[in-house]
Amino acid sequence: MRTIESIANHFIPRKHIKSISECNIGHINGTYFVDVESERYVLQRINKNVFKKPEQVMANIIAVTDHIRKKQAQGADGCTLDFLKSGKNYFFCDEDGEYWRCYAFVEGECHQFCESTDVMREAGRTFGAFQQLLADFDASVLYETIPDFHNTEKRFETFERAVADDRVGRAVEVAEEIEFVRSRKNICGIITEGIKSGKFPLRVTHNDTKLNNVITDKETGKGICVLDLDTVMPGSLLFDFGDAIRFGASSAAEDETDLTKVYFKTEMFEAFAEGFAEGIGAEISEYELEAFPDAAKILTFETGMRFLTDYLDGDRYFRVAHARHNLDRARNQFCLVRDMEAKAEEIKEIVKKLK
Ligand code: GN1
Ligand code: MG
Repeated sequence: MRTIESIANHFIPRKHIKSISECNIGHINGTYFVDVESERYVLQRINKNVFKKPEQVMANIIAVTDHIRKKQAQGADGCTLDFLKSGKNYFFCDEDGEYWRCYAFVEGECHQFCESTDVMREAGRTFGAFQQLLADFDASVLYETIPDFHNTEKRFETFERAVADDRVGRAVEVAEEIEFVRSRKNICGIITEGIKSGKFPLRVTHNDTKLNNVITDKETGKGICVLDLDTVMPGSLLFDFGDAIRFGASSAAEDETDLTKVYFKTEMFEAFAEGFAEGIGAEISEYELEAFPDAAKILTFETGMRFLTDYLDGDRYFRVAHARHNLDRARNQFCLVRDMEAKAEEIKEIVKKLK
């Protein structure tokens, strides 16, 4: 861990580093906990394959966290991440051209799995409040660090290209999954078209609202802070809502292979939707609220399609633990989509009650 230590020193000079440990959660960046005297920091190597312009990722993050801090100085609730500088910058570029950044660890609990509706409601409230805090932030000043990140139509095109290229000869084995995606092509444009037409306003969105990106207080369960601001970009709040449901309203982990264990928990959908609507308050429009069910389904479908695309591409994007990992994840997400389709009426009724 010598090199990691010397990198950490660019952010935390003059202090004695006690220990460094690696954190393996997350599919994208390399993450390390750095313990220094009584404090802990999080040191991350930004994945350049995913984020082509790490300086822009950091510029977005600093703009958004500064804004939240200003709101808090004016009396708003909650906290946000505190990044450290290395010289003049909020990143450090090492001799291999790798980009690193560092922030103060936030004490609290990080749920890898949703155990209760209370946890889900609070996660909803925290992500909703994040939206609320940023409602007066001009989204157009942010860089689109991953262009078309949640543009499901573009994701569909990329998927079709991966099928046609069939780089590693896996297409034949996943004919059923390919058909699953193709037969749902018509849902891809719902959010994207809504943004284009102005039906869904462009906002600052988090874009990766998994439950484990919220820190909650261990004692009170109250949401403290939203993590992983890498994909903060202009977008629709439906991306944030849908992605959170995809993860938190599933009965099982994203890569559970026993699909009899994978189903959609409507009570979790309800809890998150209530919390989210409460957190964002009057900022949300009627159209956005009505589109909650579509958002949940589309974001789950899109993520499954991305996993399948990466499987067809030979696993070049998501970190995988074994050769079929991306396929397992895709099947899991599609199973959830099917269950959402089966429960569509029930889901619609829940949203009606929110109005
Ligand atoms: C990636 O690495 P992580 O867990 O923060 C991905 C998300 C996916 C998620 C699926 C930048 O997020 O979009 O929903 O995996 N992030 C990026 O687990 O592609
Ligand atoms: Mg992430």
